[in-house]
Amino acid sequence: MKNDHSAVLSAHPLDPLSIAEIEAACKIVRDAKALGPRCRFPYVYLDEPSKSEVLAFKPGMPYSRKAFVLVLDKATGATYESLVDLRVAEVVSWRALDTEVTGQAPIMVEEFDLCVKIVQEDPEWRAAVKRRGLTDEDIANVQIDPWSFGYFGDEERYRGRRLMRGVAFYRDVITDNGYAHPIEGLVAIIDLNEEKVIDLLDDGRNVPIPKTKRNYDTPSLGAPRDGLKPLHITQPEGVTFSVDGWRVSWQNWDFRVGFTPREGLVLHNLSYHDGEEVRPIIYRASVTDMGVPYSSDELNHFWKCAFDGGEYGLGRLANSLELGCDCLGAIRYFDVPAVNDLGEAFVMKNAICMHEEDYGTLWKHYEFRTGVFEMRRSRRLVISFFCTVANYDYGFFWYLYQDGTIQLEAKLTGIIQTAALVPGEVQNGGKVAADIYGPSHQHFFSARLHMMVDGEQNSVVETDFHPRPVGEGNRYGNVFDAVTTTFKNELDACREANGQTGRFWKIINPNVRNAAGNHPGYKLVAEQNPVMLAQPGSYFHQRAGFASKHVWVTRYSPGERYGSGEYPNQHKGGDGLPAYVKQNRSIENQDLVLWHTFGHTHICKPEDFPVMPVEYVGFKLKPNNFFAANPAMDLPGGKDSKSVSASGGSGSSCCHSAK
Ligand code: ABN
Ligand code: CU
Repeated sequence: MKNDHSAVLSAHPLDPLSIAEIEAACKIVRDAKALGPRCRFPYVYLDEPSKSEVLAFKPGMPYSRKAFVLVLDKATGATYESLVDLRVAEVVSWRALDTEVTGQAPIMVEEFDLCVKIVQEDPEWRAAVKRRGLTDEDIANVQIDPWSFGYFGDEERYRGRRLMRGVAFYRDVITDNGYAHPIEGLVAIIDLNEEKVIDLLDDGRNVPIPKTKRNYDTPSLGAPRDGLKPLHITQPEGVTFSVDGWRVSWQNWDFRVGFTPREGLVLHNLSYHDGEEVRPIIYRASVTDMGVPYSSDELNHFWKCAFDGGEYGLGRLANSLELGCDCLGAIRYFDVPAVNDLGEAFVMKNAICMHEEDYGTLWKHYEFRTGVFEMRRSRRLVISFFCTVANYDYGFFWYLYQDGTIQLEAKLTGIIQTAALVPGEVQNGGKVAADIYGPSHQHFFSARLHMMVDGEQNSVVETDFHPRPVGEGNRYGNVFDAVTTTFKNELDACREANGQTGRFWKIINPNVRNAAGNHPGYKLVAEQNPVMLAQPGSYFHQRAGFASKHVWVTRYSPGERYGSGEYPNQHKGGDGLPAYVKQNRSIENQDLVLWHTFGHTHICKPEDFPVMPVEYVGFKLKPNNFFAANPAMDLPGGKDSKSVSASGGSGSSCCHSAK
C-alpha cells in the first residue's frame, strides 16, 4: 500500500472512521468536486473492506481504508455517492443517483430545524392554525414534527423533489410536551431544497386542540414517591472484560465493535474460544432498519410509515450518554466519531455503553439422594446504545452469555404519536386521555446476521413439530415428530413463524460434525412475531416488504446491506429483501446472511402516556449442537463465584467508569 495518508489512524480494517479520517474524506471530496456552499454530507462512514481482506488480516499487515461519502447538493437536488481512498487521498468513484429510482438521501438533522422554520413562516399555514384558535405569539411555540414524506404514487408535482411533511402540535410554552396537544387535520408538505411549503392539506374541520398539559420533566411531575432504598451494583476488583481499541474480549467471547450512522451499533467477527479453538459464529450483526406503518385513514396519519434507520439514522441520532447513563455498574463507554450535515467531524461522547450484569441462575442441581448441591450464577455482557427519532426512543442491547447465547433486545420507549379526538367520532386507535388517542401502528425491526458458524459455508434448516397419528410406533398418542427441511434456494427461505407447529430455524455448518455426529449450529429463537397488517398491494407493504416475513436467507453479497433497501426515503417500494431474494440463489452450504424481522403491534393505552414504559422485543441465538457439553460447567461456584454479593449495608456509588 503506497502513500500512507496521515489521516489514517485505525489499527484494524473494520475500525470506524476516526475524526481525522472523516475530516479528510469530506475535504478530499469537497476539493476534488469543487462542492458549493449548499452541499451537504448525509452519510460519511467506513466503506468496509471485503470479507476476504478482513479475514486474512493480521496485525501489522497493510490494509485498505476507504470512506463512503454521500453528497447532497441542495442547490440542484443532485445526490452523489462517492468513495474516497484515504490511503492515497483521492476520490476513486463518483456516481450521481437518479433519486426518483433510488430514493432520496436520508433526512438530515438540519432539516429537522429547517422544517419548523419553513412551516412557521408559511402564511397559509399561519392562517390555518389561527382558524384553530392560535395567535401569532402562540405560533413561535408550535412544535412541527419533521415526517418523512413516504410515497403515494407518481404525482407530477412531487416528482424529483426532496420532500417532507410537517405535523403541528400546540405548546403553551416551548418546554411543554407537544404530543399532548396535537393540531388535527393539518399537514404541510415541504420542499426542503426550495425551502417552502408546496401544499397545505387541511381537512377544514378545525378540530379543537386538546389543552390539558401532560408534561414529564422532573419539575412538572411534582414530588416523587418515597421509600425507595439504595440499590448498589459495584465491581470492587474491576471488570472482567478487556478492550483493545474497538476489540473486546469477555468470558471466551471475542468481537469488534462497529458503528454506522444508519444502523448504530454493529458487532463484527463474533467468535468463541472453545478450548484451544477460536470458533467463528457471526461475521457481522446489526439492525438495518425499523419501519413503523400506521393504521389510519385520517389526513394527519394515513401516510405515516417512518423508517427510523433508513430515513433518519439510528446511529446518527444516538444519544450521548454523557448526561447520565442508562446502565448501572462499572461502565465502559465508547466515544463514536461522527459527522454533521456540513461535513464537520465531531465526537459522539459515550454513544455506546458496555458493562457486565448478573443474570440470576445459569445452572443448578440439588441431588436429594446425596446432598450434592451445585449452582452457578449467570453473567452477561451488555453492549448497547439508545437513539431518539423525534417522538420515540429506542435502545438496542446486545447480550452475550456464558452459556454461548447471543441476544438482541430492542427497548421501545418515548412518546407515542398522538391525535386529537373529534367529538362524536370513533377513531382507529387507542384512547390515552379524554381528548387524545394514539393511532394504532406496528414496529418492524430488520436484523441482519451474516453468519459464519465454524466457517464460511453454512446452511439454514427449518423444523416443525407434528403430532404423530396414533398407530404403529404411537400406540398411546403421545409421540410427536420433528420434521426438518434444509432450505435450498432463497425463495424457499422467506418464512413466517408458526406457533402451532413450534417452528424454529437453525444455522448449521454442514461440513463439520460434533462428537455426537451432528452439525454444529445456532438456533434462532424468534420471540415477537407480528405480521405486516397493511394490505399486500398497499404502498406500505411494498415499501416495508421486509416486514412481510419473519425469516429471510440470502447468499452473501456485499451490496445487499439493508432489509428495507439502500435509500427508503421517498422510495416507491420493492427494494431490500424482496428484491434480493428474487435472484433465488442457492443457499445450501454457502456464505449466508440470515435476516430476522421482529417487532410489536402497538395499540395505544393510557399507560403509554405521557411517556411509555419500555416495551421489549428481540430474539436470541442459542448454541445448538455447537458445544460438546454445557460450556459453563467450568464456572466457579460457591464462595469463589465472584458473583454479586448482597448486603444490607451501604455501598459505593453506581455508574462509575471502568478503566
Ligand atoms: N419516529 C418517527 C418520526 C420522525 C420524525 C417526526 C416524527 C416521527
Ligand atoms: Cu409504538
